[in-house]
Amino acid sequence: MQSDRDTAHPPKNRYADAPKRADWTIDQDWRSYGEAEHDRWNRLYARQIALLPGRACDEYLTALEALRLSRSGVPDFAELSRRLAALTGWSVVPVSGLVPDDVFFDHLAERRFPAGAFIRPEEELDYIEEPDVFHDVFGHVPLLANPVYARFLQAYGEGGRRALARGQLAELARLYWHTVEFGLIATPTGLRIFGAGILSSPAETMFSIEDSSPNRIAFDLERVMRTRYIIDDFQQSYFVIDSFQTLLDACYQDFGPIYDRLRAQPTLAPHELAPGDRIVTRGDFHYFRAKTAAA
Ligand code: HBI
Ligand code: FE
Repeated sequence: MQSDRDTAHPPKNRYADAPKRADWTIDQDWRSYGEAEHDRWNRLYARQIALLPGRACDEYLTALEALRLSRSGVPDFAELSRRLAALTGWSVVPVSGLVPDDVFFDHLAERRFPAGAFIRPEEELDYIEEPDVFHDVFGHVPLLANPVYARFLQAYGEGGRRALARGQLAELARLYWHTVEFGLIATPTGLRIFGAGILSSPAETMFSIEDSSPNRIAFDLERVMRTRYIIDDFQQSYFVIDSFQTLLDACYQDFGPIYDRLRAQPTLAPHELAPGDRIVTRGDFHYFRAKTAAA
């Protein structure tokens, strides 16, 4: 059913003005998606799913099947949440965009993943600033079907509440960025992707796994919490975990002493290597040198 909005020039995010509840959730109103939006989801999905076998970790690919996320258009969050809740107790709640940190952490701590309901416009198919439904649902949601990762992200939400209380948000945001968004995992058959920011981006899917440009460094909690990140381009360093259990164990400790140690240390630039790094691959930065030369 096509609503009466101007379909020739649809707004970038038609949920931007949707009435928000106290927890910043909105109504997805799944029946309001038009054919063009469902078709765009299907094209984004088809393009990405062709690249992921052999590059995304098995836990992600298995979960994609289990949640029946496929080419049948923008998912209905209520239906998706029923499937997800049966597996790990998580649900997907619609939001219109970024929500305040405290609201975000509260949702994660209660096993609710806030996902953007809008889908990126045609002219931003390859890169979008605000998390849209493809980044959030195709990128982030599938791994919530994995019991260990599901517990990790809930622990992250609980840690976020504590970090906010201590004013230590920057370190926690780095942990999120270098794992949940851009993390790699070592497997017996080679490096695989689990970070949502990579899984929802065709170019970074190839770059993060196959390009000689970036560093790939073994995950270490304090190292990751010290390392600044890049918002609007590929990462210069990717961190590699050996299992989701490692990530979960890292979160089940009091971050207080870590924050105290980190306060005494300078942060690290995205490309920097540090003493003690277990280097998986040392980058040659050809991608960034070319960009700097071209600038
Ligand atoms: N809100 N909807 C949404 N999605 C996010 O990923 C998000 C957010 N608010 C805050 C936030 N992320 C970050 O500040 C935290 O990861 C630290
Ligand atoms: Fe994200």
